[in-house]
Amino acid sequence: MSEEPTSFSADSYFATQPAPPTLEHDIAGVKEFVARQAKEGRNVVLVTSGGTTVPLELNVVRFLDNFSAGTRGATSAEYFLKAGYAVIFMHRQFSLQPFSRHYSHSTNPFLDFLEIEGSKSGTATPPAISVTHAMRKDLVEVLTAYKSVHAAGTLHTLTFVTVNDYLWLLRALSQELSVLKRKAMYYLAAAVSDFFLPRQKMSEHKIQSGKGSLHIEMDQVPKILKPMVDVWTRGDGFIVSFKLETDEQLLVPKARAALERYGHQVVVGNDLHRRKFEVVFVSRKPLPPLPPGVTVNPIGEETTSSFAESWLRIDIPTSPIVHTNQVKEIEEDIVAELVRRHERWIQGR
Ligand code: PAZ
Repeated sequence: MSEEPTSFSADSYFATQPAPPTLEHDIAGVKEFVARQAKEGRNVVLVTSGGTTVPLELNVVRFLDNFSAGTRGATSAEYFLKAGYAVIFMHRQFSLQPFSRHYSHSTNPFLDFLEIEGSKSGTATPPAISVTHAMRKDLVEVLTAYKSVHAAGTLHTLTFVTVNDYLWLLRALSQELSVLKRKAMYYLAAAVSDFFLPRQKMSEHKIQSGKGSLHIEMDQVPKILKPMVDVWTRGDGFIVSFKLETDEQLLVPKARAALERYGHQVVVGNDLHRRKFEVVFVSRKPLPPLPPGVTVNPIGEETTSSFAESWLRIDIPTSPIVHTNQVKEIEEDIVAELVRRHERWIQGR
């Protein structure tokens, strides 16, 4: 299977890798959603969430995956909706979603808090079902928010599975959202593979085990943030990327390097094990005002390498998390901070 790695730019990637079959349909839905939100004057945020897969075969039996459950994205989407944003929620199929995430089968199986009311024997009508008293308050809260978002039509959901689906969708959606100019925010919380197997190098059928060990050489996924900033969103979007590391020492340097390289607005850094109670916002410092009479910034290049970091921390839960709506979620504060910064971006500050 091993062939020379190819170096893909964003352009050569899209010229050689096939678009997902549902792309046109997805774009049509987003176009309609964006036009309606624009008419109603809302800010729109694109939230990406969950992990991408990398298929190893064309008739896919095996694939590379990652740990992301989509908690960050699904939780943040709820807080954006609460803040008055319309949300395009682009997520890995079957990962967590806003509202239903509170009742995921593993953390809070909903069958456990339903009760069957006494049935009258001899009648054909099925018995009524009720919610356990202790769960009622939380459920009413979630259900009320869910129903009002549906009534307002402010949540639009799309799914991806592979890294290829993700890249095609992200490009198309960024282009659609660019009509909103500064009122669009991009919140890139999905865990996207850095490596992939181009279609041209994939085996058609299930890889056979006859040859013993398996050697696969993957190509690097093209860095798409630069064209996203400069071309797809035409420099207007407020773009927030996430950086995950397991070595905490790398977080800030890598976040700074990403800002330097791609020129977007914010990197939110998080450590794998501390991500639920600690993140760091990294951004460029605003340029200092020019002294009277000076037309060229005297600091020049220096200013592009000066960054501001601010850490956001919430208390670490002391007991195992019992899921209720009363538990503080760090996404509430992440979203509040980004909404503030986006407002300043809209005002051109
Ligand atoms: O989905 P989740 O809540 O389990 O994890 C969220 C996260 C760590 C994937 C996200 O916060 C993040 O850092 N995304 C970017 C990952 C990266 O490509 O660096």
